[in-house]
Amino acid sequence: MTENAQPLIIEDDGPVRILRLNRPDVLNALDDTTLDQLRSATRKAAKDDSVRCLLITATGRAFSAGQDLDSVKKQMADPGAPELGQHLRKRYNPIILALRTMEKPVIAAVNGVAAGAGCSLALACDLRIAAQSASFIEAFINVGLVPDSGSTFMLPRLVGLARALELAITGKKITAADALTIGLVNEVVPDEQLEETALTRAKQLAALPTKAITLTKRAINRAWTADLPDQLDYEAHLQTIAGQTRDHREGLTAFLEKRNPTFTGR
Ligand code: LHQ
Repeated sequence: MTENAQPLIIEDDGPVRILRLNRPDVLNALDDTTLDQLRSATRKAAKDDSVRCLLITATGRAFSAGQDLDSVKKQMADPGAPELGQHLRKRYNPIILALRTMEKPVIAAVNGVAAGAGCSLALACDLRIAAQSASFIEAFINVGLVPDSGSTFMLPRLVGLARALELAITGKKITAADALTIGLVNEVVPDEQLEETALTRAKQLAALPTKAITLTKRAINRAWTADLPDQLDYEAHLQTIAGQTRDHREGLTAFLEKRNPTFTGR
């Protein structure tokens, strides 16, 4: 198999693991093979302590056009094919959960259009850096479906109820600049600078106290469904754990010694 034929390219740059969707001819539409590889790669990245930041991007002019609609059409003709819900539970949901609970930061470098489940994939990452020419489409409605793969969860939390509903029920395309204005992305950069900027950000995050990032992600994920007394107690619990890490000791010592800290992620 040539490198071009691999639907997912996996590379390491120091502590940064890069997952690159690679079906540019179909705008990185997600077929079963790509989804299986993505699920396996996210699991491996989660377990590998040498990986301290995960970066998801894609080749060509798109980030991902979402579910491969050719395979959906083929399955429609097969009476024994799994229902869409089964397909989601088996293939998409484990990826989204793995990203949201990943004990290291996850960045999406959105190099082009992110549509349908491709948009959901970007939303499940912790940070989104978009190329100027990127765009976002909650395309589900255009094919008579509901937003899935976490879009109904992430979208209102990122952009608020009214905008989330607007994007989800109209399926309208928004530009990277508009996505920045409404808080859907963290940063927009010229197309030719996307790769370098995303890698720089990823390396910066990888050099931070990874354990504290993990605990922060846990706290913020949980805050959405907690009440204040509960959350205060949870913060106290997590701070006890953070306070016992080597990186906390290093951060404290470095501050008092007036030098830059060297964090190891432990
Ligand atoms: C594609 C696709 C594609 C296959 C472009 N599949 N080939 C659903 C069902 C089941 C369970 C799981 O969850 C889901 C969730 C979903 O993701 S539903 C939503 C699926 N995605 C869409 O509806 C988006 C479909 N694509 C588009 O609307 C357009 O392609 C966008 C707006 C993304 C880009 O438009 P253009 O820049 O004009 O490109 P294009 O339409 O000409 O596409 C280029 C090629 O890519 C073309 O192939 P061709 O052989 O003609 O060059 C497309 O057929 C192919 N392609 N999306 N999802």
